[in-house]
Amino acid sequence: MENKRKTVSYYPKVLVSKDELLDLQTRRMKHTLLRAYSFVPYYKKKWDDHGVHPDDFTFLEDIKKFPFTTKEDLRVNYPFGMFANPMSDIVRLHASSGTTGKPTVVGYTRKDIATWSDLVARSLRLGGIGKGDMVHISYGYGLFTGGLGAHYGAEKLGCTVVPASGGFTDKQVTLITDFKATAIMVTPSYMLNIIEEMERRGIDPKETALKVGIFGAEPWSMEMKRKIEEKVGIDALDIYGLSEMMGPGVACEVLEDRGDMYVWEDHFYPEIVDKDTFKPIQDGNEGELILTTLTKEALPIIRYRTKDLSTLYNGDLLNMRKMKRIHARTDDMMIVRGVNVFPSQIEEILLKIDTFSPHYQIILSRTGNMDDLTINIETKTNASENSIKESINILKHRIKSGIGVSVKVSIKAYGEVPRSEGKAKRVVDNRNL
Ligand code: DLL
Repeated sequence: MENKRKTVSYYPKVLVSKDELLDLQTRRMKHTLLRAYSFVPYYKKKWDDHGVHPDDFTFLEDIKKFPFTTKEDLRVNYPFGMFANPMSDIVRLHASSGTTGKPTVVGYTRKDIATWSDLVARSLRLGGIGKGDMVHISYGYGLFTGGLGAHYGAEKLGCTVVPASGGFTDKQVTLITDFKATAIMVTPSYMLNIIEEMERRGIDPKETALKVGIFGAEPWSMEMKRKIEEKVGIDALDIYGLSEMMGPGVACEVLEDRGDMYVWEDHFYPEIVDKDTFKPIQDGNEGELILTTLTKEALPIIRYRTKDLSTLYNGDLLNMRKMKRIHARTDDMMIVRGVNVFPSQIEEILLKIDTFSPHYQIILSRTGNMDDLTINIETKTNASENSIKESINILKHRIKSGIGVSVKVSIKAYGEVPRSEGKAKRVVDNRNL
């Protein structure tokens, strides 16, 4: 698609030199370590036990001396134990639900909210969005960081914001078409649901005013990206973030340098470690992404183990590094009959076969000692019985030859595969029932 929307020149702050960035990161890191040590007793104890002190930090590489922080650390300190400010300074709380146990709670000072808004505004601007655009936000509003995070950023940029939140898909479609939103922010799986609703109502998604979508909060395959771009006629850009760091806007795909995402390294310091040994690995190699906040006041997080798999490398446009799009989390991996399988690998193959609708779910079950992987999918309403049969065989064959695992395919009636209204639940594991 032709790129008429100029972006980077509107954001001089991202045009720092490598040296300026290094200096900024080093100063900010030192300050963050000192604050964490002085104001969060948990860090002080952990680092004392570990034999490290903020004085041991001089150069950026020294960060490797400090221990990791995990979701468990936040859980142990539930709800506010890791805050570095008194509660009277905290103007906002968010929480991520997680699948088990207590939620992890995150807090923001007024300055944190301003920084966050600025980073989302930057991400949108570099996605080609600006004043004069109407941004329809279908990320959930509430304790999830998606809705409000996107909202404050879009508003700061001067866009007209439609705070639709998630759900009521028919109403979303009415709003998008009647108000003529030019940009949408939503999870990719919910976008598929919105597209489906448009098609059901005889609306061609390409006929809407949408020009760009900023999608994130869950892994999505390149094939899904292509499908969304093709069906809606938009640029589908990737935005990454996590509540422990801030929310959306830690990294974002840039319209003038498409593919993967720039990490906003002036606010977050990324590292990659081996996913099994946790030893640091060189740029250019895949491993677990580790992030340290450089400007967060309320909740400084040092070396957070995100469990997201990515690779860092130098981009062409900016002096901040790029991270490869996240196709999986370390805890997403399914081991089926001894073979490691990521849901995204199945998605990539599945979405290439035209007979199937893009809504799917993976069901894991056990017969005796054997694991079974069944893919629940729907077919397009006009698919003939023969083409369905043939497509099932193609799917099974491509998965067997590409991933090395035999799967079962179960064709469901229209609407039977649950539709996402936020983060899709791709895998249902019934093996321990
Ligand atoms: O999902 C924040 C967010 C909201 C990001 C809206 C982007 C857009 P959490 O609920 O804490 O925060 O979940 C964070 O979601 O560790 C990744 O596993 C996953 N994730 C987020 N963005 C992406 C992305 C928000 N672009 C977790 N691609 C992260 C793949 C993503 N996975």
